[in-house]
Amino acid sequence: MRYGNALSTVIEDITARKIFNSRGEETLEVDVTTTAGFGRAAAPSGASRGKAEVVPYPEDGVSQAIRKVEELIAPELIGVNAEEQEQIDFLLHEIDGTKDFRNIGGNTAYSVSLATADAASSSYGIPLFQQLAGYLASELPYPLGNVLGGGSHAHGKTPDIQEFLVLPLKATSFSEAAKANVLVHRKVGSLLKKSGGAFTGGRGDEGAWAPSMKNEDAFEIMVKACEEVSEGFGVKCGVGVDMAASTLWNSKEKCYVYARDGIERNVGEQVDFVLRLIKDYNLVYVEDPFHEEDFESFSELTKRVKKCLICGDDLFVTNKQLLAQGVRVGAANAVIIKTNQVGTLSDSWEATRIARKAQYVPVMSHRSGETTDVHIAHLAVAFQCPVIKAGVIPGDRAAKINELIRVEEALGDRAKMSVLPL
Ligand code: 2PG
Ligand code: MG
Repeated sequence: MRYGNALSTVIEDITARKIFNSRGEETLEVDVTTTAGFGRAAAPSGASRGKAEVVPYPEDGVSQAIRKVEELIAPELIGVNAEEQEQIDFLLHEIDGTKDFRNIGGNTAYSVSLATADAASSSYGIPLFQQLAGYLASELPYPLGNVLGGGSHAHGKTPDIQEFLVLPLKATSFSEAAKANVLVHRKVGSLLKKSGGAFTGGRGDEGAWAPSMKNEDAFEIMVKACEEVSEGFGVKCGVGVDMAASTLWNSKEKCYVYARDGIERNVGEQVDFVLRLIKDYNLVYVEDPFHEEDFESFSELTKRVKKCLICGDDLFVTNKQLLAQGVRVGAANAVIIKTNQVGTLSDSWEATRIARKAQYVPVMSHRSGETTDVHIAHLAVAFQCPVIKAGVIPGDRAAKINELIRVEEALGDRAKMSVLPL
């Protein structure tokens, strides 16, 4: 039930400011005021970014993005109905005038697009997921949590593989699944502490433990922690990885460099390595196992595995053309959805629709640089993503998880967990 009328959603003001993200970098926050509501959104930022992502900021960074909001965007959007998301996003493209948002900045488009949707939902006094998807949206995603890692998200002698993840496979509620992830994170922490050595409790950008450790030792610890939690807590947990393989790829030598292990793997060896990891550690989720231009190896791997999500992040960058190209060659069976990789809500929704049609699992995702903005929790429900990748701790990660706990509570008896094809 909506309280209000179309007039209450007319945009009256748009302002922007500079704030800081979880890495202490400057980022953009946008406020949108309508006749009867108010919306706010802040942009995240990536450390391992895909080459085909939109350009995050104009040349002079966040300050120039603020000027673009004040001088170009606000004058065009004031007076427009905040509920007309497609029109808003169309106008953002038109104001920018380039293919990759290099004029106004992809993060500028992102913050305005999302703050506008937020303002529309606030005008009607309903949650954002309902504003975007209507009353029938009631499925909650499984949380995919980052527990241990290295790569571009940490320093020193941490594993080369960027993220070791936990995915609960069957839970009666979102809260229960979220608890399982917290328990696995805690268990891995205590196993690392017990292992003695140089571990000081350090964590990477997304709150995952960042020990000095070889890649395969990290798998052993993950498997042990997941087994113990599955047994003790009664929620079966699987292990996943984001290999962010573009960051390991040496394009001159045509090999993947595992500096921590002192090993280099050519393309064929990398395929065999990933297949072995899936088998040895019963992996349920593998993201970016190959560099972002290697659709061929992605297809080969996807053909050869069962019951494991092969997910493209840097490969697809939430871009509908790249995703359609991937679907044509069977490159994956899951896709990361990061709205700021393409700029607007409408663009990321289009990619999600293509994914669903091709029976790819859309995975709503955070970025390594985050704020306490919780919108992706709502987008996961509105876009019917069976999985959300949002981290476990600290506060900027827990914020998204806690918002889904609130969404679950608001849905009451109608809440149900998504079904994973695993
Ligand atoms: C990823 C993300 C989030 P970044 O690679 O999937 O975990 O990292 O935001 O640095 O691209
Ligand atoms: Mg990734």
